[in-house]
Amino acid sequence: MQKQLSFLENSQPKGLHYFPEFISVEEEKKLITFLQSLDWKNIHMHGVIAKRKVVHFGMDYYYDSRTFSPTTPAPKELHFLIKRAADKLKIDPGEIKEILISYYPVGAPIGWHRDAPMFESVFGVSLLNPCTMKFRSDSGNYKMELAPRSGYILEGEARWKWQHHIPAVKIERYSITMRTMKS
Ligand SMILES: O=C(O)CCC(=O)C(=O)O
Repeated sequence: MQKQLSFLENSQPKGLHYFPEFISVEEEKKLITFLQSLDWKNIHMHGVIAKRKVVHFGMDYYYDSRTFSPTTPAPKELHFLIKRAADKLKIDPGEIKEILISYYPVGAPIGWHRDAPMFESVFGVSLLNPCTMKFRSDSGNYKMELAPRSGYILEGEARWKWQHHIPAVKIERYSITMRTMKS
């Protein structure tokens, strides 16, 4: 039983891919300067304001109703990143319809969830400081360290069968997640 459990704890979700050093130190610096100029919004969910703050491009997402509507297209500062993520996803950059930029101050988590059903594949980029991303499903648990400048893909089972979560960060961090829409 013990052996079986430790096997389950180590099973990497299918459809989860990790890319260390997805962007360079110079690119990360420029992106952070750009992110710091954005108009950050609070997330209101079930009457509570989350600790992390967000900016949406392409699609605005309403956390309480889990609905979305078109908003400002991605600015030019993000174009290279969208193209690079699309190459990894083997899709046209135009298929990336939602860009969510998140700022996690010290102590901010993101709770257990699967991404909203209108989205398909997810490409995430981590900036500034590392964090841990945890996964859980009927098949077990898995955790992955997300280094600054790394990228990850969530698709297939990792996206649909597993939930993911980032425990409260010990040191501030940004992420840029890019999503395609489910057809
Ligand atoms: O910050 C991250 O890398 C993950 C964000 C996330 O899980 C989400 O936006 O659904």
